[in-house]
Amino acid sequence: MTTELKTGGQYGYLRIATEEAFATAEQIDAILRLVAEGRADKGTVSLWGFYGTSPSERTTFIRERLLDLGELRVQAMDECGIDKAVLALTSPGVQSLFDLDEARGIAARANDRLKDACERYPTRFVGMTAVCPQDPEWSAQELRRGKEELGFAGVQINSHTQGHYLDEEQFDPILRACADMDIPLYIHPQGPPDGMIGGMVEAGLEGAVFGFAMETSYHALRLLTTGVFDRYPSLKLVLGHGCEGLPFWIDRFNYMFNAGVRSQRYPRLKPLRHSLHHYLRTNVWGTNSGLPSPASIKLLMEVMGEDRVCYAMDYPYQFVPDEVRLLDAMDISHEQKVKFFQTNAEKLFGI
Ligand code: 1DF
Ligand code: MN
Repeated sequence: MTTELKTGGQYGYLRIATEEAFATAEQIDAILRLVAEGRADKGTVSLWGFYGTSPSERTTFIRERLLDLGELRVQAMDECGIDKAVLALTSPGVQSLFDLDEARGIAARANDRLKDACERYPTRFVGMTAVCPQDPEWSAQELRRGKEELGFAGVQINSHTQGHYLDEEQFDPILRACADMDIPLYIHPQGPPDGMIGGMVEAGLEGAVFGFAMETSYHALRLLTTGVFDRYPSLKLVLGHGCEGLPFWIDRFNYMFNAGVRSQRYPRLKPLRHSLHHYLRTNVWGTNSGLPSPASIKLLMEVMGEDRVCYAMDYPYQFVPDEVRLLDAMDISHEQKVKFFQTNAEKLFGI
């Protein structure tokens, strides 16, 4: 495949990439310090012990590209025909850090940097707020600042926070802020917490290859099954990597969840107002980050509805211009491609 990829919608649509990562030097330093001190969890040790220090060509490229919010990034977008990138502080954000002052400061300064970059490239960059879920009240305030002062279009939370999940009551201020201010909540993976990771590191499977999706789909399923969307019917949840597999499994989840509820098997699981399908088709959006698969994308469209599936590249972790060519050529209708690459993301993020 050799067609030139251009920005500007030569196929009749703009391409908006919705899960694109950046880092700040102080974020990486703080994480690497925890790793060096032996205080980071196993997922962070494996992820940032690798990306932070490996001399390989791939990790050197990724480190350089994560830190850049300027010309290098725009050049890369031009090369693969990405018109706009929705940017977020890379996983795990500040969620591995124990010092709350430090974590809040790093998140807030990352937000300031991202805002400057969005101002420099107003037609190319869209920001998502970084928060510090270890401090839910502060995070709700920062969400307000992100929306009202910085012009950001969503929030990225890198799945569990030190083994805790957003359905837990302590995180209500964050969910309420997202619902009240119409801020899409992108739950992005990180390594599974120590209580879940088991033998996955030894098997080489705890990262983006598998563990990310296992843990993030578990997180999302916790939100679906504990009534979070009955409490916050307007809450918008976004999941990458083919909606972390949920659409493929949804019939089984729904059947077994209902069977468990009917027989009162678990005290925490209560009847919901709707089926799990309903929440998947009403409150959840899926992107194809890291999953440039026409078969998977079509399954998402069929199960979730074609208005809920958005394009993503996952730069700089996965930067493969040929994937764009492959998706341009998908055997779906032109109208579906316009939704997938452009208008679904515009509506979801209000851009
Ligand atoms: C990786 C993949 C790392 C994704 C990421 O952030 C990430 C990886 C640290 O390949 O280790 O965002 N991803 O979303 O697939
Ligand atoms: Mn990612």
